[in-house]
Amino acid sequence: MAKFMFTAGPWNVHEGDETFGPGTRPSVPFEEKIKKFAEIGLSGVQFHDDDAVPDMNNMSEKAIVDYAKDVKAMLDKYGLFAEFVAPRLWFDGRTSDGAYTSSHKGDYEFAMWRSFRTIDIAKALGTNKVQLWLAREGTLCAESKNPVEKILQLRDSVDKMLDYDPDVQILIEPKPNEPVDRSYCGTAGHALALGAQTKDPDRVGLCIESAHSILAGLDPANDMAFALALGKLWGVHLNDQNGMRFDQDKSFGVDNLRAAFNQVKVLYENNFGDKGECVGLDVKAMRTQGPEDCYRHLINSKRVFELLLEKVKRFDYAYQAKCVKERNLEKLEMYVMELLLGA
Ligand code: XLS
Ligand code: MG
Repeated sequence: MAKFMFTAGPWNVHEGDETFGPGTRPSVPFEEKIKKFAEIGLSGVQFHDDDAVPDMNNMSEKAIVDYAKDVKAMLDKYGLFAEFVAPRLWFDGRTSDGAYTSSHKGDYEFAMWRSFRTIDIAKALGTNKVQLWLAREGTLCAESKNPVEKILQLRDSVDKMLDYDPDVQILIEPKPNEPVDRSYCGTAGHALALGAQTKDPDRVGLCIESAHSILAGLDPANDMAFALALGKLWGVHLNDQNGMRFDQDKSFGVDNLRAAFNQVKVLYENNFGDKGECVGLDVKAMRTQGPEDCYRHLINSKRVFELLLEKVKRFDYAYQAKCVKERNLEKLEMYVMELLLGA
């Protein structure tokens, strides 16, 4: 069983801005963030393409790669690796009606250009993992697109990335909503099915995010288990979510402790990490958190994981089997509650 490696992204240390109000904290320089990531015990950094190369839209392909190589040198300085790079396609106005499922030729070409540059940046940072959170792949007005045509267009877009680089591995990160009104690829099942339809399914896997499963009305641990069963869980984004609302990216385990326990349990039982997979955190600090302590949500999430891992390692499988044999699942449930409550 490999030691779990934790990662986070620079966007996890943000200014506190949200839909309903501006930031409450000053921006933290990129290098300061990753220096702190190393100090709090993270092993790697998750990237958006423009986290690594901020001005990439205005740079040549060679300049983008050269800049990314300097970022790799910075990672090396702090003993960190790049877990994946995700094309941040949702910020630009050119993807306002979708990127890979856009109905506008110029917008689609921009999305593919950014995706190919993301692959270039990933290679320069020393990873072959490209993560696709399909933020705007769906509709704002259901009748504006032909869903069958657009879902095939989405598959063809993944095929183009697989063609662009023979080593790239694509991780699809499903989410049922937000910012899009109706997503074309909202759950782990959709993402697995899409990957299976690509020209090289062995190079397409998943990253399951706790909150995204909850927002789909599904159980994160079971989504992870389904991907694990198919050998397709190549990343996770652990966090938490209080019911069906906007994506809160809450610290791991703070709302749904038992669901968090079962996420840690399914990862541990299935040797997640043995092939280099990372425990990615995708969490945001509360707006009330001051700048002097704006990494605590990452520290807390890692600590909750480690505390739950201790509980998982103590789980009594013989007692579980006995309760199951007796069909006394309420006895088993109480055992789990006492385990979690430290009784
Ligand atoms: C947003 C996604 C995003 C991706 C990285 O909901 O979780 O954070 O993981 O762009
Ligand atoms: Mg995420």
